Amino acid sequence: MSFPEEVIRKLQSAERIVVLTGAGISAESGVPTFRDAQSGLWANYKPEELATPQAFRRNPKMVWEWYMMRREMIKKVKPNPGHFALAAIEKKVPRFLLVTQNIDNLHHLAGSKNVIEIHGNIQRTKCFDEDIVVDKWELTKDVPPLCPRCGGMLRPDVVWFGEMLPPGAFERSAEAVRNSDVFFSIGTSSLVYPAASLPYEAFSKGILSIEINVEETPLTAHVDHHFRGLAGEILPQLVSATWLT
Ligand code: BV8
Repeated sequence: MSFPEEVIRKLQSAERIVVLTGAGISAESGVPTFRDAQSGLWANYKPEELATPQAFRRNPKMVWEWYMMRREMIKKVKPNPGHFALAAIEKKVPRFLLVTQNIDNLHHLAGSKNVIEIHGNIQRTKCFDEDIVVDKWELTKDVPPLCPRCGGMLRPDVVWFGEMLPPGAFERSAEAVRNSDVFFSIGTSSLVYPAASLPYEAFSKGILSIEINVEETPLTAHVDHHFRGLAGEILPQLVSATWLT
């Protein structure tokens, strides 16, 4: 793929780049996106119906087991060239922030350092009642397992629909976007808020905005450049066209 000269020059001179990623950047690692149909026990549910505190209160065992299935599946996957390309870009610019909606830990595994996990991390567990991370608990017949401190149910440390984001995560992300030279939105359908409002912080400041996606999204009409295709193919090409030639 060839890239506009304007993009190459802007990236080469950028002081600060901010990237927002969604499930699409992990799709090539084999992690189903939210747009993909659910399978198995959860085939009749939409993620939005399972990833809520109401669903957990109604059927804690089913929601806990959905996350344990996803946790085990994610343990088996690896970062793809798209993740590694973002880690490479981070080394090329003075200031870089990666805001991810993904809970799969793949950006960390690929070597990205300055990452805000705006929706949490599936590998971490916390107490549903105390809202405090729990590292170790006794394996008993209880599903979900119980908090060793208070006996409440344990849950994955992710942000459910209707829940607030981690304190300060959105504000830090929005401030970084407002002060960036280039903003990327990669592999996200841009439907879930407040994460989906971050690109508009760039648009309102006239910051060079780039979208990488296999389809159009609500952002496509607003960005300066929409690169259509697989993030795992486009990002490595962009890195070599900008920094390796
Ligand atoms: C909040 C963690 C304040 C869990 C996730 C009514 C009541 C309460 C709130 C709301 C309400 N109505 C609306 C809201 C706000 C709500 C919301 O936005 N709902 C949506 C459905 C409209 N948001 C919230 O509730 C947020 N909190 O607002 O708090 C509040 C509090 C109380 C009351 C009011 C307000 C919290 C939202 C966080 C939810 N948690 N994840 C888990 O994972 O189990 S969201 C989850 O879904 C992801 O994290 C991500 O954010 C989202 C999925 O989006 P994507 O990542 O974009 O993935 P998707 O599959 O959609 O798209 C993939 C894209 O990649 C596609 O475009 C595809 O074309 C592209 N692609 C595919 N392959 C590739 C590719 N691109 C490039 N290369 C490829 N190879």
